Amino acid sequence: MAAPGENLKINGDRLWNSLMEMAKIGPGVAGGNNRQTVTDEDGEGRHLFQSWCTAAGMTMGLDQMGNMFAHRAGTDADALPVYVGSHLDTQPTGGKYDGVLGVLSGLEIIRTLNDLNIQTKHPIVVTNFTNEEGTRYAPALLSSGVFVGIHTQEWAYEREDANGLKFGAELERIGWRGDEEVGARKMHAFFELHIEQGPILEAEAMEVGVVTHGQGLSWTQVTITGRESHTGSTPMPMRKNAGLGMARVLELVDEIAWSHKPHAVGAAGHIDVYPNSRNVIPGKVVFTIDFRSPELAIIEDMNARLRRGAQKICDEMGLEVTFEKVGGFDPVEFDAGCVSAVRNAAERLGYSHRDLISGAGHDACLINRVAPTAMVMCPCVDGLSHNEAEEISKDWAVAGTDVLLHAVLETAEIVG
Ligand code: HGY
Ligand code: MN
Ligand code: MN
Repeated sequence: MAAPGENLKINGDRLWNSLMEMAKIGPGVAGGNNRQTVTDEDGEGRHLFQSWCTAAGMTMGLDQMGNMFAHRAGTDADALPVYVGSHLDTQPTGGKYDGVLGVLSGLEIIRTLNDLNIQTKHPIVVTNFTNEEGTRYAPALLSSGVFVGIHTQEWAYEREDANGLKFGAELERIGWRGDEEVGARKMHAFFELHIEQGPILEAEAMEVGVVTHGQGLSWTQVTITGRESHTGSTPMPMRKNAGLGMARVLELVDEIAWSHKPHAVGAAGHIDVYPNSRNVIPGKVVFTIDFRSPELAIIEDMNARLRRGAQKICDEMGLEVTFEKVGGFDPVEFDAGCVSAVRNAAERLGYSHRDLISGAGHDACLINRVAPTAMVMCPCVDGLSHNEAEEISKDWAVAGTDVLLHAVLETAEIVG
């Protein structure tokens, strides 16, 4: 006798159509998306998501960081809801699936339960967390960070983008600042489906990743100050070239990360050069080092060697250097019960699967501090993400969403 809902499957065409519809909002220039947080395009995407949730009979909650919570009632109104979701904001050269798959797979679960008139004891809430990416406003995971108490809302509101626009004012401007107190909501559990953004699942021909851990990350903003001067008439011995100092520090970052192979990684994705003129020696550079590892001790070692090594490089070159921690979180171990629900679902549905450590950071990595949490991952082509060419197959999206459905149902408890 099959367990209730044992053979349940989602509607893959409907999920895929919703992904393609959302991808039309905030298009990139090469087939992906540029729907950065609290831009007009983000607002448009939120409206579309809200319209779909309303059509699916859900009621929408909105907190003071713009986090969206689409609620489907359970049979026990006192039971804490099972939350499922991710983020709709993208990188400037983002793909169509990073974050979006996690939000729209949650919506697809609701649509499937509605089709089959299935009730659950616990309510189910589909969530969109504001500014997961941390690209327009650092740090990443800004709103889930406020939700779990890492940042204050006031500090988050004061974050400025490259044009000096503040996060809180922009959230207000696009009309998505809600009234709910951030973090007041309590969760029975949280599940997030996300593309792997790495090569492992595809390389091993696995359909599903059962995410047991998330590696930690650390963002250090480095400012090196030299002296602007003429690139033609300034003799080499007289130069205080901040750009050259940065280049040597970036070489050091690469060397430090390689010294902790195979898992540690390090790079700088954000670099500002001043005055960034072709015939001026850079007088100042500001760049952010992104170090990651599954082991906290390794992250701490990498940061310590960065500061020591960069200081030495700059002292030898007559440059000033300062460091500022601008983001990060410790490595994460997800909830064993929720991880088992994911693994049981993959086994029950017959999808090939393997345990996985998430290389990227996700809202689930922080929500894990306040509720039992786990993640499901699906492969992506060549492991490519944060690139407009990011691609997945519909089958992969369906497999991940089927597993998510069953993990959520095991936790939310089907009634009748
Ligand atoms: O940086 C991250 O890992 C995430 O994609 N925001
Ligand atoms: Mn993401
Ligand atoms: Mn991302």
